[in-house]
Amino acid sequence: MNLHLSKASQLRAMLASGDLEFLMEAHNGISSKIVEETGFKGIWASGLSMSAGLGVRDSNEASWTQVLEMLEFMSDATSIPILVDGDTGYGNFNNLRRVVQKLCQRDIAGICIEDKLFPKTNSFIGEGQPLADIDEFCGKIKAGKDSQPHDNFCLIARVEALISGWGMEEALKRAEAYHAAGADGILIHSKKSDGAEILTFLEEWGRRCPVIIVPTTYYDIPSDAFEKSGASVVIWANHNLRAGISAMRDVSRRIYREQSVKGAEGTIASVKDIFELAENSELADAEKRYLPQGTPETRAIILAASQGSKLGDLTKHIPKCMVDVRGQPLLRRLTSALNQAEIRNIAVVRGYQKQSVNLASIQYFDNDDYEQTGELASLNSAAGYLSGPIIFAYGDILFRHHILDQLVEAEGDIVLVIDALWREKDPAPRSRNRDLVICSEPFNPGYLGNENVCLTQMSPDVPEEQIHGEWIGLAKLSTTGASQVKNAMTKIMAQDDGKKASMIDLFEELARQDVPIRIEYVTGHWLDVDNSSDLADAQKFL
Ligand code: SPV
Ligand code: MG
Repeated sequence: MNLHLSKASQLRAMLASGDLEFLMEAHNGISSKIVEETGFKGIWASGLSMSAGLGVRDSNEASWTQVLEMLEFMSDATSIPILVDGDTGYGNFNNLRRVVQKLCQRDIAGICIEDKLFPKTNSFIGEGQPLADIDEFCGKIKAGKDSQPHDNFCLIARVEALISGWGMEEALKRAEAYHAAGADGILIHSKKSDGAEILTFLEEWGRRCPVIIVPTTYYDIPSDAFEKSGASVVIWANHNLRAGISAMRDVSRRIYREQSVKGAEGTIASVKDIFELAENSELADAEKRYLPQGTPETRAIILAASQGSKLGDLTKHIPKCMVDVRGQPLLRRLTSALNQAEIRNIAVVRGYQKQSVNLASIQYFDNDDYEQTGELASLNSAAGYLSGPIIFAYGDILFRHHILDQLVEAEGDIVLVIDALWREKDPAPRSRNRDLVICSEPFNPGYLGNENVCLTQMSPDVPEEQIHGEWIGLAKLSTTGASQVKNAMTKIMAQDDGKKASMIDLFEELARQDVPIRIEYVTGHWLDVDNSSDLADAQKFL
């Protein structure tokens, strides 16, 4: 590939190189890319192959603008020159003029036109196909050359006298006339298998101008022989199409027979290969340059390892998170709420009866040591997943949507949702294991509410008169917050009694490290399911 030369000048250089050059057939964008990646210096855009690829005959059934459209994809997909099989020029001289202009606009390097009649028939079909009048065809060549907007575009005149059975003399006469009319090269075609008439033509012609040959039927003859006799370019005219047909038949038949793709896998290109051919990585890079880089998608992690023994028989065979709440497991209620807030990437840490926690579209982590360990060990078993922004939730809570919306919008790297009306929920602070908190300021019910409130202390033993609220088991971590939590967690887990640690221990460690923990006050509208009376409340809540 020569980047500083235009495609047309690359083709022109191939014609003039003095070495035997090769053009490989392609018929669409992907076959063109494969030709280029193989190392070929140019592409033959075969009329037969492009027609077949479109499911039609090589009889001008595809219109020239349909061919043009395919050529545009082929040219855009590659940087090597394309010589187009222009059949008979799609009409008379006037049609060809327009075709040449349109090809140049699409950076096509050259066109080959054949001296037959429109609509053409493939040269391998029948005997004695009629040929164009020599003068009319010479006029077409002149018109084509006169309409090209730059000098390097190549027009090749294809002589059909041999393949149509008109004889060597007619072939040479036509070649001479077309050369004189301004053709940049002659394509001489034959369907004989011995190549003899091609070698004779080349010797008689004597390098008066570049000659292109198409050894589809005389494939046995080594390329050297043509090189010695003066051929400039060889076209391998239809072999990618034919290879594609064989490969597609093989794989279709196999999959049909086996009613499975298992056997075919490994015998065919990978999907990754397709992405590489399509240069998907370029698009990914461009997206980074040109698309606004929004915040990464928020994910969620739910701790649901505990049995919930206070629920008695209900949690004999399933953990608390799978207890039915009006026709759906509690966990499904929770994940639906997250989904409604556009949080779709959800992980759950399982423990007790983990096989029963099997809701779809969730990623699972397991704390198999759940009986001997605390909440932090459960969180730690999903440490690899813990990157922000992320919502943290206990698996036994339910809350109204606005609470999650408020949390998602809250500022801060670590934000906890605190219920200021903790006493309304249950006036006895020690009635259960509650995460009671002292904050930097109490809840302000006024219009402006609170701003920048931080956690001062969390404990079940906070003196009653100092309690500002109760953590509802819902939190948000930013990217920074998630890594702060991970660091603190790693530190605690390395300690002797680390595996027994609770979330409270985590917040204490963060406080020791002077990591600010922001809080968002809410007023009720949530519950956690601890015992059967909570469960009854949950049924009402919905
Ligand atoms: C083509 O590839 O469409 C050609 C070459 O024109 S041939 O089919 O051999 O005529
Ligand atoms: Mg053709």
